[in-house]
Amino acid sequence: MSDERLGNTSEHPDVVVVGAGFAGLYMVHRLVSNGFDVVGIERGSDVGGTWYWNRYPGARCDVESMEYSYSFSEELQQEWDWSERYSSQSEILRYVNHVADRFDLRRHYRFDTSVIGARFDDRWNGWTVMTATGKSVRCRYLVLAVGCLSTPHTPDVDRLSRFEGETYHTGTWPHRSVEFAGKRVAVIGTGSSGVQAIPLIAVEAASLTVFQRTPNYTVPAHNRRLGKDELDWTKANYSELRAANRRMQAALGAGFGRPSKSVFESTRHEREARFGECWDKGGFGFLSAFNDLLLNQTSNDYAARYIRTRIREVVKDPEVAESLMPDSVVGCKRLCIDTGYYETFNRANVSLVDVRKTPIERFTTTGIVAEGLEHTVDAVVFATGFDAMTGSLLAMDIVGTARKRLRDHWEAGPRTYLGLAVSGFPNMFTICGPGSPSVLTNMLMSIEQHVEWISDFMKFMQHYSWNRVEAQCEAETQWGARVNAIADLTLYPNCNSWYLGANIPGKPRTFMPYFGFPSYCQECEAVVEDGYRGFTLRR
Ligand code: NA7
Repeated sequence: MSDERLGNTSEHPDVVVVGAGFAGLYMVHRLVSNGFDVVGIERGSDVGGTWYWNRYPGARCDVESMEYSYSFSEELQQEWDWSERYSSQSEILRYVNHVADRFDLRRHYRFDTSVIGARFDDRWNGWTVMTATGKSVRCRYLVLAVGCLSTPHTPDVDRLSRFEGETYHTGTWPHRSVEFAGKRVAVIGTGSSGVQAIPLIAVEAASLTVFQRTPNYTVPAHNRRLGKDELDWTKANYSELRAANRRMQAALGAGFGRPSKSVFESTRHEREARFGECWDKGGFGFLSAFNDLLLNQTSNDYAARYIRTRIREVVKDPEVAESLMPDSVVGCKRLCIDTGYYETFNRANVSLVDVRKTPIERFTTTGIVAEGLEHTVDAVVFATGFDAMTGSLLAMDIVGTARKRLRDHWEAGPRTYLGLAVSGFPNMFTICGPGSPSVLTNMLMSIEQHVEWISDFMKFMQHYSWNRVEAQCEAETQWGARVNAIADLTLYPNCNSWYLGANIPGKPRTFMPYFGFPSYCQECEAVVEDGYRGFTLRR
């Protein structure tokens, strides 16, 4: 990296935090409260991260609102009233804005500023962070809070640039209103984003054509307004509920109850009744119907059969129903939570194009060609996901010690210690990085745990006058082996999910998140008790 690219280095805070989503905001708040001088850098024009960008019709969190919120401030969790069981994007964005105002966080941020790279300097043990505006910032610590799902992926379909209609990606939805009334619309992709957007676009558009490569399992959200009694009760018991969630594998769902039985301990009647009960409650709780659904293939097959029966009941055209039937492992790709998804395929203006066997061939100026047929449309919505977990980290040119580039270090897949630090990249931390529980949990719980661990570490460093910390290579290797060994005990590696990087052509296939929030937290605590085992500290 030439010195020219370092640009004009005018600021020298203790810490640079990249990102103003839930992770970045809390990191900034915590560090500022601990007396650190912090600069936040955010490519968007305002706070919100995921919820700033994902504004597509139907965008909603798939974790319940009373759980998907910060717990670090009792006042905050008592004063905020969620209106629905699953919050809409706009309500979550209002909440994030409220948090930014309440803790006066915006003043620490440079918005509309993309970090393009960062370089570690051994001489003074710190980072120079380069931005697209040409300005750079020097800091002791670099914290990357760039989100797990923040680099949208658009597939490389032949002749896409020739299409003359409107194109959108769910992950970078315009900040203006998008009108589909009277238009012929195509949606490509049937993951969580597609499953949420499809029912609403279908109602508005003249016609909707859904291009489906892989049918996904989706469970009804049974979204509803939250009553005052329910809000009051949760708030009165918040600390116990949060503590109970921290003991759950996914840091959520304690209220749903921990599954105590295996499928095999139930009679057929009990099994169907249990699946029915969970289906009727809706949401991720379906995966907790039994304790071995994500561990045992036969057990999972029962769940799959149950969902397929529900699809057959709802979708009137048997051929369409058949196309919508997933044949993979339930929960292996992230389970979708929907409102009226399968019902949408009974509408006269909705058609399904199954591109499972034959991929989309190409775009024309007026539409999409699949299986030799042109589908003429006015607008195309790509609900085609993200370069998950590593995309946004590797989009920056990060250079550590001995001119080592993060891109090279991760050539065969991400390597981290605890999903928090990387060997060869001292004084750099990732929040919810690959190798941490992140996307397999309630992100807010994981974010809080990471932010508190990192800020405690920085306080410790400051207290003992250490100024350089680096994850050890051996610790990193052992951690990667542990992440994979645990994943191999589950059914997660058994499909082409974005957890494995399998949705991005050419991306190394490796299971990125750590399964099991409680054991992860215990390990992080043990590392501290052992004097920051696995890290090398220097003055
Ligand atoms: P996902 O879950 O990665 O879904 C992307 C969808 O796009 C999925 O159905 C893909 O099919 C499909 N896709 C991708 N490329 C193509 C091509 N070339 N042709 C047809 N279909 C394609 O992303 P989402 O945005 O829905 O959700 C991401 C997460 O955000 C979600 O899990 C929540 O945590 C929030 P595939 O399955 O790869 O065959």
